Amino acid sequence: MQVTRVATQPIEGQKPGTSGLRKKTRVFMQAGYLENFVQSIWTGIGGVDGRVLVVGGDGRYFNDAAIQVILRMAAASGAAKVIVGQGGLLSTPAASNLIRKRGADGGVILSASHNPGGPEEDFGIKYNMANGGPAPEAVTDEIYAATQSIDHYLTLETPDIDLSTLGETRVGAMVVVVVDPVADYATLMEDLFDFNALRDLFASGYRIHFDAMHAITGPYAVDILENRLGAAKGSVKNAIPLPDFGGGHPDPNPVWAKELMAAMYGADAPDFGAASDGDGDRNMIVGKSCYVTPSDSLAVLAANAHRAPGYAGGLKGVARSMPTSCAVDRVAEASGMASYATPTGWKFFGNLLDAGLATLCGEESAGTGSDHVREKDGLWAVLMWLNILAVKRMSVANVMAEHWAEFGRTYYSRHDYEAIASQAANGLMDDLRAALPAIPGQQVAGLTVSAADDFSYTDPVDGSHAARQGIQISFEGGARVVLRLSGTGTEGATLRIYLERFDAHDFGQDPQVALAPVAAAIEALAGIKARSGRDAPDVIT
Ligand code: VG1
Ligand code: CO
Repeated sequence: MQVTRVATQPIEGQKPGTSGLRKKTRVFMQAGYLENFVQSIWTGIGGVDGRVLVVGGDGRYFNDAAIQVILRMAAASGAAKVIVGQGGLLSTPAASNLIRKRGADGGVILSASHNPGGPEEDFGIKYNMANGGPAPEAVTDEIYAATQSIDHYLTLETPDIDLSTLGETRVGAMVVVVVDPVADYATLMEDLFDFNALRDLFASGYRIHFDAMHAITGPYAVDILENRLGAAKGSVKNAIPLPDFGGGHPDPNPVWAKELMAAMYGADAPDFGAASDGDGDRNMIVGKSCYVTPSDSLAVLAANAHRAPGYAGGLKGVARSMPTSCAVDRVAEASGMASYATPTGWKFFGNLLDAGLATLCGEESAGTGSDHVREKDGLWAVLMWLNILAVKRMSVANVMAEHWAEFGRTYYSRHDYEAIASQAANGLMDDLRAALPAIPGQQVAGLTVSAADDFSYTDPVDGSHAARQGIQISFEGGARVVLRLSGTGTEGATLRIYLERFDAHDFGQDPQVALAPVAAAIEALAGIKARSGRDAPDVIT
């Protein structure tokens, strides 16, 4: 088969963000846009000649066409083998698992995660390394550099490859192996969790509501929760992945998972509710009238992981992204475990997991995971919770009450100002950054600033350094606020304000009420309303 060399030129703005390159789908569909980026991945990782890759995506609009492009380009550049999920589908954690399990050199994952999908919405692509984790910044920098000097890409002239049938085919000299997207992942879950205890739980009449949000987790959740564990048929809602996620935001939080919240706060609510995002790496946990914030969920899992067989030996350490609440640190401290704070984005956990410094990691944005793969893992978190509940035989609300009684409660909320003018957002951050050295000791809206910095991180394993990762302001008495700009949005700038306040005794407040003084303090310091032109956040989680 003929390799075609297509002349091209650099396209501006192909800089990977928090999790790969995300743009409007229409942008990705422009002639040469995807091709330029894929060829730049090959260049950035030192070529794919003779290599084995895993390729799959969350099934959103353009997933199928993009995979055909990638297969042709991998073959043209000499890849030996590509392992693809049937129908081009793979959840992000399942892709990470396949890379590790099959000894692949890396993988390409197509997703814009929690962003909506469709011709007018978002698409994304990222590269994962041989450890199964997102490429670190050193590699994404190489990829970005390649996008700025590219002058051609290589492809093959071939008809579309059939991805609907399991088994091996060839594209030129390259082998394409189409695998069941669920099987290997389900086996991994069986190794980690007590499936017999979970079967007993469901056999006792335990009811769950799992909202797959018309995204990739549907087939995984049906196979594992309903077929293998015996949850009632229909427990998994919106289980069929759709290219536009049914028109919704596949973002598992109380704002976008309305149907789930209504069920869990309604009459005759099931015992346990959960949801996952577009690519299956996020999770939301909710009990009867009891929403669990992701930061609290991480802390509860850290305190209880040893109840699941895969973690019976205890945890080596825990890690959270810097804006994630300090709740997990309190668990680590109580049990003498190391805890790490990293910049936002799962790529920063990879070294800690590889080096055995941490077993459990989490982010406030509904991402939790462990060293079983190198991505956050939505269904894993749900199974971990269920395994803990199967052992404790307690309601979610009682687990939370017990946890707070032992460790205290860290009230937490994130306020997002979406798609504001980039100039206004940058101005706000720049001015606040410049003011940081002068704020400690100041009284603002009744709170006293105890520390203020722009977070930077030196990786304890390879010494790599990441600066300007978010402004962090702490107040006397255990309150903290973090401000950063999103690296996954595709329109203007999204300003994220993360608020937390520790309370050792009073656990029953509404988080927005408990956090109002912290919100007032940051408004006084940063002038968010005036700068953003908004009276209130667009999304509060
Ligand atoms: C957001 C979250 C971050 C997460 C990232 C990818 O990034 O805040 O915690 O790792 O999305 O999540 P940002 O830069 O927009 O704040 V997703 O589920 O790709 O999978
Ligand atoms: Co995701």
